[in-house]
Amino acid sequence: MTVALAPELTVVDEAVATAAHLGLTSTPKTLPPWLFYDEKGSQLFEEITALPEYYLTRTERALFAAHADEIFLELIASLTVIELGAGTATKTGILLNALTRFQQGVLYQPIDISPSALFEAHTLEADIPGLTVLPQTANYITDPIHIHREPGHKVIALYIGSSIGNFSPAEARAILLKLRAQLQPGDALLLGTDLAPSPSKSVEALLAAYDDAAGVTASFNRNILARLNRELDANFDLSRFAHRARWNSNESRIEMHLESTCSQTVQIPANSACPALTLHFAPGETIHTENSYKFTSASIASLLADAHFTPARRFTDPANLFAVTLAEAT
Ligand code: AVJ
Repeated sequence: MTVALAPELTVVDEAVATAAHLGLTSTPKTLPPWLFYDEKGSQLFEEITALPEYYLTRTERALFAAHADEIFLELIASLTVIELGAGTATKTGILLNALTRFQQGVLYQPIDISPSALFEAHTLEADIPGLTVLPQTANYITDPIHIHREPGHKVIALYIGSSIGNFSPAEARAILLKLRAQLQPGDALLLGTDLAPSPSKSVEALLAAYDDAAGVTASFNRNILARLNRELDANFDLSRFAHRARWNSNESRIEMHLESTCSQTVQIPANSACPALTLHFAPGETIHTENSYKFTSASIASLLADAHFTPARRFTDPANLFAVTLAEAT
């Protein structure tokens, strides 16, 4: 007896396979930035945050250290804290520590897609007396957000680290509207945004933050292809894709691309989610891997207003590199 065998299909993470297939069959070719963050990519991002050129993380951290007390004094209420895309929540510790000095117990609800990052976030409990961490594994874009509100408390939602910068203005508005729908008037939002070039912030400095001398950002960008090789058995030759960072002034965003250095063909075999794919690259053709939007005080104000928040306080560094905005749900 003969048994007809289906062609053997590798079982893959369907979301990864589908996103890669969709992006790479689009014109121009794209890949979504969430694909950066496998274990290797998350490690590389942690390295980026410590680079001399990557001013974002250290500037925001300094703003938290300088203004945490003012932020909480402004709100004059007992607070429950939630965080969208909390990651390992290292910077958040500064804020939570300050808050535990104003109120007896603090409930902190970090929301993230990565369970390993949330495990890290949970360890804050051991470092900060009075803190209770209630982690939620969820994709805050696609999944419902559940907020546990303690009786009589206001909620302060943290959306920091310029995470909102990865989204188009329309997507950013939708994310904040979805959050706003879970909040009540009087609740608060703390939003961290990277700022557009200005007389005190050059385009060169901005570009350097996304194209560092040590090449860590280049490795971070190329890791997206390495990931497709690892998880989908694709055969991208990483040495034939150059890291590019561009300033798009019309859209007010940094774009990251991977530029094919020659004419080449790449294969992604069939898997449990997608059929086989043969990709052709012309020399100079790019895969657009990330947008990182940069804001002005006006664009922050209009984004917040569109999502029914009113700015209450704005904190920036002297060179206007980064802004932390405290807003109230109206
Ligand atoms: C995590 C989205 C804030 O846009 O600066 C860092 C990601 N990309 N270097 C950013 C990133 C290249 C980062 N965010």
